Amino acid sequence: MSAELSSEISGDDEREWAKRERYEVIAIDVHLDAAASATMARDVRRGLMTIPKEVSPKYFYDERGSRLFERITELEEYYPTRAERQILSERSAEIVAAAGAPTTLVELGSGSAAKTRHLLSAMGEAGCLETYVPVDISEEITQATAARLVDEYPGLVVRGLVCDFEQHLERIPDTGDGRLIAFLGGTIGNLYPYQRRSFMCRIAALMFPGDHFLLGTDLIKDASRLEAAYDDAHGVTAEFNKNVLEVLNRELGADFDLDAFEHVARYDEDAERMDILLRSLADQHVRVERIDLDVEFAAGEELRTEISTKFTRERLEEVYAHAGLQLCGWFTDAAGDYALSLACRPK
Ligand code: AVJ
Repeated sequence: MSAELSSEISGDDEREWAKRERYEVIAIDVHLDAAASATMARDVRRGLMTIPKEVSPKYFYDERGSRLFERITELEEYYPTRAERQILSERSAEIVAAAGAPTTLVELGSGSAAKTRHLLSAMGEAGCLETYVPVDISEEITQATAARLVDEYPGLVVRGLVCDFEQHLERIPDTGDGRLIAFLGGTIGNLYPYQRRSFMCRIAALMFPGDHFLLGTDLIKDASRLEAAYDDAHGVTAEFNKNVLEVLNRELGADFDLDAFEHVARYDEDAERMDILLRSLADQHVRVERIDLDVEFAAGEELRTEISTKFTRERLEEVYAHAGLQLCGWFTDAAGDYALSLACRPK
């Protein structure tokens, strides 16, 4: 808290005191730099010049993309969100116990913290809850979520971090031992193996003895079910996928014709992942004005917009072992479609 802020609220009327308490229990650090748009330009340039062409899935989530993703999570075919919610709602007490009754919950990609409440409530019931550290790219959502949570959980301190957690993981506060660091939603599946390994090593480097890491991952299953989850009958996922072209048109002055591409979702059994692609329906030329780039697409050529890796328990044990961690808890939904795994430092 800055000096000006504390002198501003030194009045003795009750409303001022109420405000002061709010300032004392919520502290949010913002580490977003102006470099974000330069990063996007560089990123997209590299991706469109690569063979095969690709664009990072992080550009899906503008306002419209986030709304489309919300709709995806409600689709019949898309089971991961429901499965994860089932695990959290039924087994949070067990998870908290297995994590050694942590005092702090750190959540990477916290958003509106919808799923987190199960964990916070379980920590509250176990009598260990002290601090929540939401880490998210949106300052607005993080502020609003923090304000709601301190009202809902009396005594809770929120120390939020607004940043791109791929870049600023090291700024996560050390609140003393006993932290549970959660990365839910299956987002780790978006990373290529080399990115995943580096991410996991950085997580491991943050962890003190007694800290735990809770990771949400989709599990390997029939290709037909996986492909249906990413190519729904209502075409919501297709719209979500094509929306990334809209983002490039707006942010980088590109002239992608959305009707000239089709949505493709294909399971790659060897790589154990879904490939989400946009296939060019014709030979075409795309101009990306803001990065002064001309791109040619051949008819049938694919632009990769996302990978979504699927796991097994054995594969996750390897992922953790590589980072010097150890799987110490395994929680799935009743159907065994999705897993929350808990990792810790070996004793
Ligand atoms: C938000 C990355 C977990 O990989 O399942 C859903 C994104 N893409 N449908 C996933 C997504 C298409 C989703 N994650």
